[in-house]
Amino acid sequence: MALAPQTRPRTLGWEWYKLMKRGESQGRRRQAVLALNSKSCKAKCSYKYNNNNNNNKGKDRFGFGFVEKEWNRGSSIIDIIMAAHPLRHVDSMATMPSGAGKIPYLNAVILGEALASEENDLIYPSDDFSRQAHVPSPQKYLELYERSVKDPGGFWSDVASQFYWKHKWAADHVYSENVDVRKGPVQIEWFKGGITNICYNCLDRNVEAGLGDKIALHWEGNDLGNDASLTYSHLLHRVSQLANYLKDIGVRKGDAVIVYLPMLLELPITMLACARIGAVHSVVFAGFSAESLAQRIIDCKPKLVITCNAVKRGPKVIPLKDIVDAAFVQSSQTGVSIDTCLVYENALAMKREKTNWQDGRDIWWQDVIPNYSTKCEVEWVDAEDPLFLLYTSGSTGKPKGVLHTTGGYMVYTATTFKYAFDYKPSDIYWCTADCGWITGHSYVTYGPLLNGATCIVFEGAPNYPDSGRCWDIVDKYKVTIFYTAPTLYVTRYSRKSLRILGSVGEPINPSAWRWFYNVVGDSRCPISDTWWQTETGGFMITPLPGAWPQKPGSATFPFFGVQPVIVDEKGVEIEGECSGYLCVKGSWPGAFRTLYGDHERYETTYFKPFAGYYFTGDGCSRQAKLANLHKSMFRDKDGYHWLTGRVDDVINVSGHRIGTAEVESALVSHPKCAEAAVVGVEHEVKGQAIYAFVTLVEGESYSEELRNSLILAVRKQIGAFAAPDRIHWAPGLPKTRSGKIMRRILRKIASGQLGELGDTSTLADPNVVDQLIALSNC
Ligand code: 6R9
Repeated sequence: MALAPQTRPRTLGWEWYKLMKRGESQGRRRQAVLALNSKSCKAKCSYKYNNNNNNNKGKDRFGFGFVEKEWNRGSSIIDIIMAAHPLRHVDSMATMPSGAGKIPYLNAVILGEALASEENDLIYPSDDFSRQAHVPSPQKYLELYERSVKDPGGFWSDVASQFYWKHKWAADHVYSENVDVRKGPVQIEWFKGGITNICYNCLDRNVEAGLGDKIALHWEGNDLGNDASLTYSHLLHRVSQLANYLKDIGVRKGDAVIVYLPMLLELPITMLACARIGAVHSVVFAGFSAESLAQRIIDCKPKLVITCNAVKRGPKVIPLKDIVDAAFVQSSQTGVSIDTCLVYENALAMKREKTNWQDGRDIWWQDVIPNYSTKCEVEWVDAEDPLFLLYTSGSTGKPKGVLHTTGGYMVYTATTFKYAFDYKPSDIYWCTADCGWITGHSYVTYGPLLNGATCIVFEGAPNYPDSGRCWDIVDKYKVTIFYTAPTLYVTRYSRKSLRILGSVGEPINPSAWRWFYNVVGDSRCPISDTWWQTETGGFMITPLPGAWPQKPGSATFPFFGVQPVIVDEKGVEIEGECSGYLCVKGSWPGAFRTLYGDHERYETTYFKPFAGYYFTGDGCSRQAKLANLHKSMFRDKDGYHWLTGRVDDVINVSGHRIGTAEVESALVSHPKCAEAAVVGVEHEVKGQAIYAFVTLVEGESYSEELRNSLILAVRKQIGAFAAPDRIHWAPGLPKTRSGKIMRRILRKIASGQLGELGDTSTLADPNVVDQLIALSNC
């Protein structure tokens, strides 16, 4: 999908004008300082509030304590930052990171200068928004953050106490950790000895608190007009019935259950039912092929598989049960056979009569589950008992079974949801992610339900029956919090109900950020650009809307208890303004505890590259600390963070390390470029050359002249060394349904390895691959 071109903000002047207007309407006089950045020839703007209240003299409205004389000299904020902190970036990657020898894919770091240094205009939340926010100011954030890192046990104990525990953890043993491979095996535990159940906390606790009649889940089907809703009480009944069935057929605490379901209500119901009886769910995204499903079945040997007969994706019917049958054939060849397959009849997609069936093994959900009691005793589990396994791809072929446990994950997802989205009981929340990915686990199912929220489960595709579907849903349910990957269309539709936008999954480039902010959010909704991973369980670096000004493209500051550090190739922490490898110090409650059945791979992949830290695999650029601008407020070490992409998304051209995100950002800044994806291809002389796939804004046509001017944009913004060797016209880009560009496929197309494209079944639209191949020589 391309960004809607006609609505994308073209000039900073326009935005500046809007912000000036907003300042005026808030009864303040704002001075705007426009400075020209000679490197990029791009106008910068910064703002100053002149508040007539004398008590606030020399302070902005957050009480930051801006130094008046600096502002009066007419400097922009970037000038002040630059003067105080000359850039220090990891610039020599001749030396591999220590420990990287064991990890062949680690080859460079992404430099984030272009992103970080060109986007320094602060975008403030409105006073009204901040006033009502859970964290209304930087002071409040700092107060909470400082406690969370100085006294993690005390901080998280207080938070955890808001949940139901059958027995509490030992007060003197809130957590224990070793994340330093040099000191022994890596081990993380939170609230061990505490006895609880996450399903009880999601459902029973909310019903007992009087939320029984509140809608927990609205379901919006693939086809217009198909919808359903479940209150908290109804959801509890449905979950209990399935849980009773699972117990009845012998599923016990600790048993694995594979769930291969699309976004029907039965998907979160199944996850919760497993959690209720202490079984470990492993949801496999229902877009994965039979081979991938078989691989997961073989790895975790589930007690049963839960699926449905078919699903509609857009106008197409996909016979899911046939895929499961094929996976069973494959898994049984390696000796893993499945005795029970519970199949939900998704009659809207396919009638049961047409479904291939194996008597004895296959059971219709509708034939058995309604016969069970709507009451089911909870299986109380230890905080460190496993909750779920979620397979995620690594740099090698074999997917990694990321294992999360119960207590820490519960506390962490609930808390991150509440703060990053500034959740209030009146909110209607929609996360577009599928429960087959971590975002659907933490922020469709557990995080929202733990908060007693009303959440939308959407079965369909954002462009079916047309590209306005998302906004149709926003208007239909009066969605107030909208959380998605940074790729969408916007046309007619009101979207007035929105108050917060969220972004996840990819670095959001500053142009896209501005578009999301100005067009989707009408310049009034803060954006929570949440950086996190399957492994982290919940948000790690994220804005807290209302707390501080935002910068387009920056995920801003760490969440409570998270200590991100940027290290150089030797694993040495770099302070101040810099870019390098993003690591995390210490543990946090939502951290994954191991890779299922392979603790050694867990240590090797995540803890050995930079001994003493958790290595995220991402590059990060950090801007000068607010601390240095506002000493009294930001005494800690962190400034604004720009995530620059995976370190394996790095291109090494003639010894220059270039981040794909940087080149993409430069291309997208061209007014005729809607979207871009960049990969590296082998080059005889330079080692690697840059190969860019470019989607043009609607109505623009391909030409040699345009190709040259796109290349010029990159030369101008980053330097001649970063100029793409090739621009490949791309009407669309291959993306997963969770919005991630599949660079693996682009690399193959770029290097002409068309026979080795691999599995394209998880693409949102597999047709784009054929289009790209057809345009290979244009
Ligand atoms: C939640 C999720 C993790 C990788 C991560 C990073 C990228 C996620 C991001 C982001 C920049 C953000 N990523 N959120 N990059 N800004 N806000 O997507 O988990 O599927 O495990 O992917 O996604 O590269 O390392 P997962």
